[in-house]
Amino acid sequence: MSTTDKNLSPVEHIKIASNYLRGTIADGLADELTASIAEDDTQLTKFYGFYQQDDRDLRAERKTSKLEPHYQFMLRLRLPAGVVTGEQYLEIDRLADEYANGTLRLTTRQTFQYHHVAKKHLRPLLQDAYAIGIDARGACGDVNRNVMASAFPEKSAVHAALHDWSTKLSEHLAWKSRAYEEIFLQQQATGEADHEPIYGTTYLPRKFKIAIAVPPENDVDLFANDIGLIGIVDNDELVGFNVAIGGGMGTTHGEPATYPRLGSVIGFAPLDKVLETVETLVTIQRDYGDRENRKHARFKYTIDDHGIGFIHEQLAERANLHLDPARDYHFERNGDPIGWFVDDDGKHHVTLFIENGRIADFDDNGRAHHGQYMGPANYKLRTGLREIAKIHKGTIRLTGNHNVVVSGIEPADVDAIAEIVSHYGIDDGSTERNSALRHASMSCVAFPTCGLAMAESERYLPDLVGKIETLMQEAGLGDERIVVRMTGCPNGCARPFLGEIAFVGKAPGKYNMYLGAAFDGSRLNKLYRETIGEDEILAELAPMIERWAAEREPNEHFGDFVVRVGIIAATREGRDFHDDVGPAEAA
Ligand code: SRM
Ligand code: SF4
Repeated sequence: MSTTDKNLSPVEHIKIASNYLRGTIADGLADELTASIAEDDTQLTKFYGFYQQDDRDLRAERKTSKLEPHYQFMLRLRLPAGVVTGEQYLEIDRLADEYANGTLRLTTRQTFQYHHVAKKHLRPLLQDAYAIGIDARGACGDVNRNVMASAFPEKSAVHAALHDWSTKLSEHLAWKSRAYEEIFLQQQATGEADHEPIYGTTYLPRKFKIAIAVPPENDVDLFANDIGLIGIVDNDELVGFNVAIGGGMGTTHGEPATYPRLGSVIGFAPLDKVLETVETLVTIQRDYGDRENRKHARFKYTIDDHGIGFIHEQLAERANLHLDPARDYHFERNGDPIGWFVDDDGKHHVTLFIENGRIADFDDNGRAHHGQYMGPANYKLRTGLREIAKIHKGTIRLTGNHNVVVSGIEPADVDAIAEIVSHYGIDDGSTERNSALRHASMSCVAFPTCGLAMAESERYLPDLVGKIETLMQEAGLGDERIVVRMTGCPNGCARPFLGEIAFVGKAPGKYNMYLGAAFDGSRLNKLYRETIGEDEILAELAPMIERWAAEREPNEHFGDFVVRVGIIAATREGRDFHDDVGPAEAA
């Protein structure tokens, strides 16, 4: 590939010319005349974990005042399986005050994001994180992203193995250029030539995602990943993984050539073949992924264009890999069980519900960060979590659904931690505060920071869930779980196409409504109504929820019900996502 290849997408040219991701980032950081960095560099900084944004709440006002947009940065850490110690947590929390907006945002891929970071704070933030053993290398960008792993396997030894695997894969696939150390850690250049053994100078055509889970828990939404590794356990020991390939959520409104897709299970890899299998799959995508059209560049399209047979041929040709037939597995649910549990080692764990992942202290009026974020009045969530981290000797694990597991609590500390949880009113499932419906709801970030948002999400879903809770009560339903997802645009950051009910932003106050995904994350949903506002959403949902209450079969989930009774057609695979949309005629 060369810079003279005119068909390459602009981002490919930027990568080629960047000298292993350096670009002019160092100059941009030094430029005090603007709060922004050069446009080309904004593509490169993603590889270092940060995005240039501007505060969208202030955009119009700044424009009227003829000021440059309120530039700021979002910075995302790399944290395989979302695991930190109490000490690391306290430092991560401190950095939010020191360099960001005093809030932490947990992500759907088990890590922390800082918002409203000023340019001058990027370097110190990354240096302070590095001092506690955490970096942001490849948290974003055209490389492998944060490797997810289930937070909930029942067996502690299996749990430890999943964490090890996520770290091993994350390290193996991390980009290697010394640019990170030189620009952000200000270490001297070594004089040695840079080398990217897996990625080469143009890295991957697009982002790449890996998740690991052990059935029956699918809390990572495994099938939404480019590679999903399904842990197979024999006699309480992890023996290998079924390999699922080609998952992804991102679509573009009005462009049917883009579609979400769930991973296809292509076989079983024993433990000694896993690293090689994953690396080879990454290189297939590196070499065959579309580098001209970024909307067609994810692994899911490479697979659908070439076929699964081609992937097997490539595995054999490149690394003499022949996967065994996939082993039996059975997922039961996605999402997180909120509450306390004890593992087979007698260690205690508690999963705390963090609505949409925003960790903040909310004041008497429920305001955080000057009212940009709202929550329950006088809810000191951030302080409470800090108090837990101060005494907790185990780990703190972020889940793929924006929640926090205080994990491996010594029996002697259980009462003290339970006392803090209760004192601060944090939801451990034992309070009456939140319904099962709310526990199963999840929204992406959207306004005010996300530059791609078309509608509110994090700041609106809690209200909408409250109204759906009322519909549930009116239908005489108890505390039932329906997976509800919302995103501010169709990129799919809260994995909306796996929602039994989902809302995807179209314009301010307007959403596309999707129905019918499976409760275990194994079936996509389908578009039901386009561009509707809250009144229409509730008017559509009320009779459906009533009907579910009256007609469902024992233990039938909402997503399965709406498909069975014909309210919506089932999506069988990504390529039929756009077929038979809308209310089905039989309904
Ligand atoms: Fe995402 C872009 C936030 C998980 C698909 N995502 C963005 C950006 C960076 C917007 C941008 O490009 O300017 C968002 C920053 C918002 C902000 O202000 O913080 C953003 N994505 C997030 C997070 C923080 C949402 C959250 O509520 O937690 C998640 C961070 C995960 C992490 O720690 O790495 C997040 N994004 C996802 C997921 C879910 C997942 O990975 O399990 C998806 C769908 C799965 C997939 O990749 O297919 C996802 N994000 C996208 C896409 C569409 C990709 C595509 O294939 O089309 C974009 C836009 C893009 O890449 O062009 C995007
Ligand atoms: Fe932004 Fe869209 Fe992702 Fe939401 S789904 S965070 S609006 S890119």
